[in-house]
Amino acid sequence: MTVLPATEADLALEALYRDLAAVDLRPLWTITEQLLTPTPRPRAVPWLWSAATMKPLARRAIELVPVERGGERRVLSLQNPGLGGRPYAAGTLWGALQCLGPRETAPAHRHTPGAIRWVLEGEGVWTTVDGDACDMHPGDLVLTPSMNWHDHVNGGDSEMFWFDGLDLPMIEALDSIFFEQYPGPGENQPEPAEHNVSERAHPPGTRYVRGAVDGPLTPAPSPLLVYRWADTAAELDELAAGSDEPLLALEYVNPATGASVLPTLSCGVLRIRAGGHSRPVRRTGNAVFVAFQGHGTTVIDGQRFEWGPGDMFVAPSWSAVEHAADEQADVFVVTDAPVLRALGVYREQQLPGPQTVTGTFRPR
Ligand code: GTQ
Ligand code: FE2
Repeated sequence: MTVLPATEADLALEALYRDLAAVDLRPLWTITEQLLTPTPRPRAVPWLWSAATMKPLARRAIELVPVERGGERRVLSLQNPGLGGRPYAAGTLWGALQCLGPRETAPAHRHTPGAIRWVLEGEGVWTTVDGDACDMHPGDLVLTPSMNWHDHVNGGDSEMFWFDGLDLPMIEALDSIFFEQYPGPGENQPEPAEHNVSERAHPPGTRYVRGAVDGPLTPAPSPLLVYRWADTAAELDELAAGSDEPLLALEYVNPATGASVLPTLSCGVLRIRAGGHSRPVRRTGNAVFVAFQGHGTTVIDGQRFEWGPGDMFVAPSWSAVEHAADEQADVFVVTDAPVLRALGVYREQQLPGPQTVTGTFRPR
């Protein structure tokens, strides 16, 4: 290395940076700290969308926006304000509120992103997944794995609302989005004579695992396409009877393998006991929570989020999360943990004591 006077060296260095930029080369030493952070720095921020805000807007959309080919779905996506206008709940997860009015149908299509539905309110809708019509009731989980044809049919007279979770941002990041409309005849798959075929093919008893799943990782989605609230609630009750933990966690699993319901998404339900307060924990990967029954609070990186039925909130990767409730509360959660586990980058860290609360989130 030639030793030059400072100013000359500076000019030479500037010239080097210019010449590098001109030929599309980037010196790592100027960006290392941005790229290789000591711990994850997700752009998504902890956030909450309240049912009180979302539902009247969804009802206005039911009045104003028909569901038909082209638009395909009446869906309000949770757009995390940290993501610079990308319509995602977190860097890896799509989260949304979907609604259908009485007798409406959303046309059949299929795509590489996999989806899960978690029903909030209403009766009479079924989602047909590759020919199997899965009836939807509040608290049910319905799977639409990658490239399975799916349409939503409201055969009843009530409005129906459910949460959609998709791995869309992950599949987009992998540059692997494919989408096809159902070739017909008709916009929807024919209604089969019998509904809920996958449900009858998988006897109860193998649909849940308690606590964090560490089962075999398989790229296959669950052959069971619908998980009923009555079964989930019975599992939670049984779990609660045998434990005095403040937080009870259940994961829905593929009954054939014990693995997560989709290769990319893990789904679970948390029950916070009346008066319960969980220990704070950080996990890699993003999580979207959907409150179902009861009211409670979740502290995420020092900020307090208050929630009740139908509220949706996001804990970005490696945020410190602790839940509490004065009354018994059940919360659905979807995460990208299977992907992190498959890649060998899943981590969790228990924190020694409750977080210092620095503020309370005010939903819009
Ligand atoms: O219901 O098929 O929230 O394709 C986003 C994309 C729902 C669906 C979403 C979709 C769907
Ligand atoms: Fe879809």
